[in-house]
Amino acid sequence: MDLLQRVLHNENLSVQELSKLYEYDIFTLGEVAHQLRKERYEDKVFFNINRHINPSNICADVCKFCAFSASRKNPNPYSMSIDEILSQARRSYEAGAKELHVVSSHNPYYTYDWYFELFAEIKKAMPDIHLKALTAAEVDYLDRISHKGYQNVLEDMAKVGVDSMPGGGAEIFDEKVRSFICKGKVSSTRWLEIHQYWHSLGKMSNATMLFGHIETRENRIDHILRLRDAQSDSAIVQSKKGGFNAFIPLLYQRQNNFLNVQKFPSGQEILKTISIARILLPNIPHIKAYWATLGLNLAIVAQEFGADDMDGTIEIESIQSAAGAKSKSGASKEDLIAQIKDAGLRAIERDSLYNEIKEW
Ligand code: V47
Repeated sequence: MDLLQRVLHNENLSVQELSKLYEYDIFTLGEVAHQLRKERYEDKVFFNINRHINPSNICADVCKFCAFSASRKNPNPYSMSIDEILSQARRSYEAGAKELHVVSSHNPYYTYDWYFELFAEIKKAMPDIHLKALTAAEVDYLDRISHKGYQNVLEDMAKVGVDSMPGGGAEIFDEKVRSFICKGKVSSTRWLEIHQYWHSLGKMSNATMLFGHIETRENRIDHILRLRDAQSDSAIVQSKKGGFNAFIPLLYQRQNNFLNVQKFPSGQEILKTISIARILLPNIPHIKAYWATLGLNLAIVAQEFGADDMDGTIEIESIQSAAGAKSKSGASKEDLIAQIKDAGLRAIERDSLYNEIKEW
């Protein structure tokens, strides 16, 4: 049987064997991935009305790929107050945002209690907004400064009303690459443990992978397999419903950072990565083609190569745009809808847990 058939028959294959999936031509891989996404979602493309808020860029950690944190390449440190964050959030909420995505730096001047006061105030002012907050890297950081243990940090998050966790901080799980690109950041094992504990509380989260820098194809496959295993462990262990909702391959943006990369993936390599993710992750329901890193055009094309989601309007995007992405001012709902429909696909506004709100 050929490799693709063996994969589709759930044969247990090694990272080395699965890396050979990249040797298929783009059309064969894309067609298989597209059929898999069509079986679940037909021609639907999901998006949401969301608002990203990044409270600060002053960071105790140094990730070589990051152009967002204040450094000599981005010498503009800022820290927002709770009132500033609330007033920005309220403005977006009143304009129709249904999700707040709050991801910050590891700011040594914010205390543990500051975060929980922020979340409590957000929930008090906007009880029905979906609060997606704190990457596993931030949870690990809060554990480091509070010595509470990540389990207690996560339980405090659930208690104060954090609804789900974003997928950031995963980068690349391979320990060697990880220690080169983001030494000192949450370890791969800990990143996975944090998400699994969150899932055991009945909560959903996302999972990212930063690709297109110094990692190999094998590193990407290894990353995807670790997520697949974690998701099936979560399903076995948990009694309540929690798990990864979406896998998000984040394409590395190259400007203003300290990772000196000379070679970048081609469009085919990017699409193959998305298709392979769909093929290897039958237990993670959604594959997000995050338009802020791919650009709107490639994110639309990716919808025919296994992806089913674009992310949302974002409004203000600071992390990828600091590294050169054209996403600083988000995208209008009208533009997202038009792009999806112009491609002959169905524009489905969703909530943060992928319940369908409206077909546009
Ligand atoms: O983990 C940093 C990435 C992530 C660069 O869960 C970069 O729905 C590309 O977590 N090029 C944070 N990426 C963003 C994030 C996220 C974004 C959108 C949706 C969701 C979700 C989560 O940004 C970090 C890091 O991997 N990042 N620098 C860069 N130069």
